Amino acid sequence: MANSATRRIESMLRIRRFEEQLVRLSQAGAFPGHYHVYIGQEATAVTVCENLTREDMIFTTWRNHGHLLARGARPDRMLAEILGRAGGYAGGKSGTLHLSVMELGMPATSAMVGGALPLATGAALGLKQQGSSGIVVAFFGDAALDEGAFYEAINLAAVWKVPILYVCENNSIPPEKRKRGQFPSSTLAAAQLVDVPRALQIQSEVVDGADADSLSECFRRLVAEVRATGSPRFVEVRCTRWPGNVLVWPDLPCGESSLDWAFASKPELPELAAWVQTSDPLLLYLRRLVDAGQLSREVAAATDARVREEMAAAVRFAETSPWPDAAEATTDVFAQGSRP
Ligand SMILES: Cc1ncc(C[n+]2csc(CCOP(=O)(O)OP(=O)(O)O)c2C)c(N)n1
Ligand SMILES: [Mg+2]
Repeated sequence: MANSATRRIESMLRIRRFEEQLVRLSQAGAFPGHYHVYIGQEATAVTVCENLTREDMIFTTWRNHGHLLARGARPDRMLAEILGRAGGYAGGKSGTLHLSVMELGMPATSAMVGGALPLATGAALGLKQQGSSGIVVAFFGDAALDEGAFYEAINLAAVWKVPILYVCENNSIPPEKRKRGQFPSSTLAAAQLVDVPRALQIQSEVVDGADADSLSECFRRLVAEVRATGSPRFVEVRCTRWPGNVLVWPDLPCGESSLDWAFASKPELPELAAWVQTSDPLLLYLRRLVDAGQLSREVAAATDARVREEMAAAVRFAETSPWPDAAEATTDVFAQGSRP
């Protein structure tokens, strides 16, 4: 029985299992450099994307894997890209930080804090000028409010009246948990983040990032409003940072998530157990569906097994994908027709 609730669980599980494989691959040395996982924020990407059409566009950040998967990107080509292989979406040239899939309306990912916001706002102006029915969704972190580009972009969106939904995923690390080298997010003079867009006449609201039902209601309504009015809206999604992400490098504190954690069993690490209990959008939603009789634990387990197999196949695809040809190094780097 595939109703919308079980499809939503499956989409969230695809993100969770993808990211867990990625942590495993990174720790095994399968790819160099930093990367950012979306564990603990899955319900946001999934409930936004279930309201989008083919005409819509998405702009995102370094924490982009969940947005791409929720939009329908193939995990095997994403992983190949992250591993720098020829089978990746950009032939191995973008890596994790610049993952993009033009045919899914995700033309660019910026790794600059706030960097995607002027691009997203310009794209929304472009859609308006073309008379398109499409809208733009811009996903960004709370630290974007520390950047001038954010203020410039949202002010112009309000002045120009363009169809864009700003989704600020606020996963701030509490100061006492920050490790050396980690950046504080959003040291704002405003009392709360939404005071800023509200001052610029953009209707704004706060939603609980751990509550898939609230997110679903919020994004169904706001995507429809942006589409109907052609005007911007702003949402602050309050998430509690996943304990595996309170480190400079992501880690799986108690291994891969177990669906049983949604019920009687608990992860051994008290901090993770507390997070699962109060803040994990996936396991909280699973428990709610099972308690309401909308999903059986057996169907959930079978869905998880299918998703795990899909991710194992994606890892095989990525690891056996060839390295790019050295002769390709300078192709697709400059815009076609641009002057040297
Ligand atoms: C303009 C700029 N300054 C600094 C950095 C270094 N940097 C990378 S991630 C990050 C913090 C991002 O926090 P947030 O926007 O809240 O996103 P999160 O990673 O928490 O999802 C910083 C400062 C950067 N990428 N770009
Ligand atoms: Mg943040």
